[in-house]
Amino acid sequence: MTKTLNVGMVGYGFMARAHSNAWVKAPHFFDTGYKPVLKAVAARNTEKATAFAQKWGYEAVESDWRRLVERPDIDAIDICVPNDLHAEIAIAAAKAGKMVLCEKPLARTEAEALPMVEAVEAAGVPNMVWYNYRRVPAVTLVKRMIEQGLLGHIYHYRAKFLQDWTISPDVPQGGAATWRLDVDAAGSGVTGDLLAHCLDTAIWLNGSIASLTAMTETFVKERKDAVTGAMRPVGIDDASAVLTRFANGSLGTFESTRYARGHKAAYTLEINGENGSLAWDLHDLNRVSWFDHRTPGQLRGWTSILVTDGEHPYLGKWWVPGLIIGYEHSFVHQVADFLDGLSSGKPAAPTFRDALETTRVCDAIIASGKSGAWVELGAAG
Ligand code: SOE
Repeated sequence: MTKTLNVGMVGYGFMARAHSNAWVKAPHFFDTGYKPVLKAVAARNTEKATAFAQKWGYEAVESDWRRLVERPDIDAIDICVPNDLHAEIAIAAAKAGKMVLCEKPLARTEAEALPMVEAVEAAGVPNMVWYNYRRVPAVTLVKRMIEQGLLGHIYHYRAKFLQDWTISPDVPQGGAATWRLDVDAAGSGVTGDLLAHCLDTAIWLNGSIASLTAMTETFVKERKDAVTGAMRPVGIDDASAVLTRFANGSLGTFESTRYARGHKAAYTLEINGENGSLAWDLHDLNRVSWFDHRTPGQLRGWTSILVTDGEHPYLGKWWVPGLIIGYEHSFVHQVADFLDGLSSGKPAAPTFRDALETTRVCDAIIASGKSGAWVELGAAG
C-alpha cells in the first residue's frame, strides 16, 4: 500500500524549485511505496511564499519555519535556505522527530555541521543532503564501472567546476539573490558552493581524501552590501585550486572558480586507472567517455557511451533508449532513492554523516588556502 509523505519546504528560491519538482515527479516515474504531498512552505516573505505555493501546489504557507517544524502533519522538512540557517532548522526539525533533507553544503563549517549530524542520529530520523550530481545516470554509471573493477588501480582523480557570474565588481554581496558572496551567510565561496559538489562525487567514487594543499584567492576585495548599500570587505574565496592525496594512494586535482569567463556551470571529472580512463562533463551529461586499454591495439580509442538504455542507472524508468534526460532528473532520482530508503530501511546517501566529510575537506581547503600548508585529514566527526 502506498504511504503518504507530507513535505514541509523551507524557502522558495532556485533550489526549492528543483526540489519541489522532484517531490512531484518522483512518484510518477518510480515505484517507491511513498507518495510525497507538498503540504506547506515556510518563508518570511509570505507574498513570495504564497506565489511559490500556488505555482507548485503546496497546500499552506507558514511565515516562520518554526511553525512548519511544529506541525504534526509534516513528516519531512526540506531545507532550501542560505547555509547559515541550515543548522538551526535541521536540529529543530530532528528534535521534533521530522525527517530532514538539507541542501548542500550541510553547513558553513564542520563545527556547525557536527551537531546537525548528532541531532538526526540521536532522533533516529532519516536524513539526506542534496548532492544531486551523484544521481546523474552517467555519473552513477561511472560508479558502477569503478565497482566492477573496469579501471583497475586508480592513479588520478581530476575535477573542476567553473562559473563566471561574479567577475564584475558591481555584483553585490548578501541579500536574497547574492548571499553566496557573503561569508557570514555562505561560510565560504566557491569551495563550499561548487567544489563541494566535486568533492562529494570524488569521495563517493574514489574514497576518502587523506591530505591536501590548496591555493585560494579573492579577486574582488570589496563589494556593496545588497541590503545596506555600504561597501564591505569580501570574505569568501572566489577561486580555489587543490591538490589531494586520496587514502587509496591516488592523486587528486580540483579547481573551482566564478572567474572563468565563458563558463556557466562547467563541472567535469576524469579518472585515470591502470586499465582505462573515464570522463564526464555536465554540459554533455548523458554521456560517459571511456578508454579501455585492454581493447586490442588497432581498435583502442575513446568511446562515447550514450547513457540512455534501460540497463543504465535510473533510465529504465524514463523514456526509451536514445531519449535524453537533464539536470532536474538528478533531483528526481535523489527523491526516489530517499523514498526507497524509507521502504527498505537502507538510508539513501549522502546522509548528514556522509556529507560531514565533504564539509571537513572544505574547511581544510580554506585553512590551507590561508596557511599554504598541507593539511592531514583524520577521520570525520
Ligand atoms: C551556484 O551558482 C550554483 O547554483 C550552486 O549553488 C549549485 O549547487 C550548483 O549545482 C550550480 O551552481
